[in-house]
Amino acid sequence: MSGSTGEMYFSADGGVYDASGTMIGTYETDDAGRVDVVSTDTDADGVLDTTVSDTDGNGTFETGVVDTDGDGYYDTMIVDTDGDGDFDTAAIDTDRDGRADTAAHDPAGF
Ligand SMILES: [Ca+2]
Ligand SMILES: [Ca+2]
Ligand SMILES: [Ca+2]
Ligand SMILES: [Ca+2]
Repeated sequence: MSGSTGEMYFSADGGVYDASGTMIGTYETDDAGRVDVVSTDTDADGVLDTTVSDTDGNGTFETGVVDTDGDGYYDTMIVDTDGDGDFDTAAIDTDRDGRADTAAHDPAGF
């Protein structure tokens, strides 16, 4: 998994598109008009599986949730703990009880 959100383009109607013009997700803006939540379908199966959030409004996404196995249940939370734009920590809920039971950390980003 790449740590960055990749190259994406935001349309006025709330769609997110990749460089080839394919719609890959949706986005929301905050009161100031900044993009603060982006949901994307990373594996192109038609189901949105990754949602990242800019919780402090500084223009970089530092928290996200990922449905890694495509079952429609978000099972992994990713966090950019040092604010460099690369997600470096993941908390994984393997048994779907809503609590993370496995954590991974890579200071260089995934
Ligand atoms: Ca998907
Ligand atoms: Ca931020
Ligand atoms: Ca899942
Ligand atoms: Ca980081």
